[in-house]
Amino acid sequence: MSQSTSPDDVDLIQLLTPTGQRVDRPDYSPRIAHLDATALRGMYRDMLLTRRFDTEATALQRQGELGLWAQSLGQEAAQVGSGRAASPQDMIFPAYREHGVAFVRGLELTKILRQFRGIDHGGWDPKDHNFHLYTLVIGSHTLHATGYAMGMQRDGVVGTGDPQRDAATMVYFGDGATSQGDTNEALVFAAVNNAPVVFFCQNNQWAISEPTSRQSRVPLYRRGQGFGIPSLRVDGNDVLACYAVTSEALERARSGGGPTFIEAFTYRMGAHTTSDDPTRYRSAAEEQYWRDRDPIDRLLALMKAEDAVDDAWLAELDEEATAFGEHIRTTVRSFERPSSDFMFRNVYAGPHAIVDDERAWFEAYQRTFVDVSATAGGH
Ligand SMILES: Cc1ncc(C[n+]2csc(CCOP(=O)(O)OP(=O)(O)O)c2C)c(N)n1
Repeated sequence: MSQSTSPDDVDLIQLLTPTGQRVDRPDYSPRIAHLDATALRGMYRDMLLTRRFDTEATALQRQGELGLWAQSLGQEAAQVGSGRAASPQDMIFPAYREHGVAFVRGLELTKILRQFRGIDHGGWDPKDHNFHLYTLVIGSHTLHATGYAMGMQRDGVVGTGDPQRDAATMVYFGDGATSQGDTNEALVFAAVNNAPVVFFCQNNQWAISEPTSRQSRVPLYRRGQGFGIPSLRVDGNDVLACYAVTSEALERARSGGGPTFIEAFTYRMGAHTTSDDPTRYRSAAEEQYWRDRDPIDRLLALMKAEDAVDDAWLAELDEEATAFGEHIRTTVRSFERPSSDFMFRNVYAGPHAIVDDERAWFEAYQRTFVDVSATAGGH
């Protein structure tokens, strides 16, 4: 088993225990004092619909409708809590499984599926929701987020004292990404330039089949400290704590206080992607340990204990989730078929002899197939 969230872990910031009891912390509890029953239900809805989206996308990949899928299963609290702490003017740089953050930013989630179906090179305009395109290149976007944050400094939108204007960036990456050169370079630049960037590391315990113990001898958040960046570890399955620590970090960044490194201690409950079989490298006992810490169940337990939810509301949400699932399935099945020319069109800005040759070969190859639509209906 990898590192655990045992009570001995004195570093872990938690405002909600795995069974849904509040933990009072004078340093962070005031940051969630304004979250009333409506706000808690909003967080619950975000997490539940994100999970529904993820489940539908996984099934669509299994049915051959998507080429690949990267699940967010189990990481909903880390994503929704941190995402909700961001302001509209903050620029978010996701990796590839930040579906919960995308949802909170207001992105129509089926746009993500265009990329995973292979019919789009991006899927949305990053400026529409200040939510950058997904990237599969591990760690590269930590540099983009840091450079963008330095641009914000030069644009004069940091530390003005105007909460509608001051902005920061936040970048999402995994435990494995902390070993990448790009991530370490980003931490250097962010630290020495006091850049308004929040490094949000979701330590989901695994980088494909590599456990976190193969990335670092010390807890990951101490990596940030080594660069002179305020750093902390939060319970990533506790949506309230994730919200509290991220809102503090973003506020500091926007006001000119510089970067923060947040390690959200969570678990990837699903496979790395639909191409992976985690039973090859981790135990059923470990998976059960984390199922008992499910971030969605945890918030529901709190809401029930505080009478913040009733059966009628839960039934309505269930209906909404069912309709959402249907919307996802019908949207994906109605996506257009790109022409076979599509894959050759964006290789170079202008014509290129090798690409032209390859296109011609491919078109000739395609002509060798019988057009089944012309002969169908004979049986
Ligand atoms: C630069 C680079 N190197 C290697 C890979 C192959 N790769 C894809 S995902 C992955 C593991 C990433 O693990 P982590 O950063 O912990 O993120 P997680 O997938 O767990 O969210 C690797 C090595 C890649 N996509 N990019």
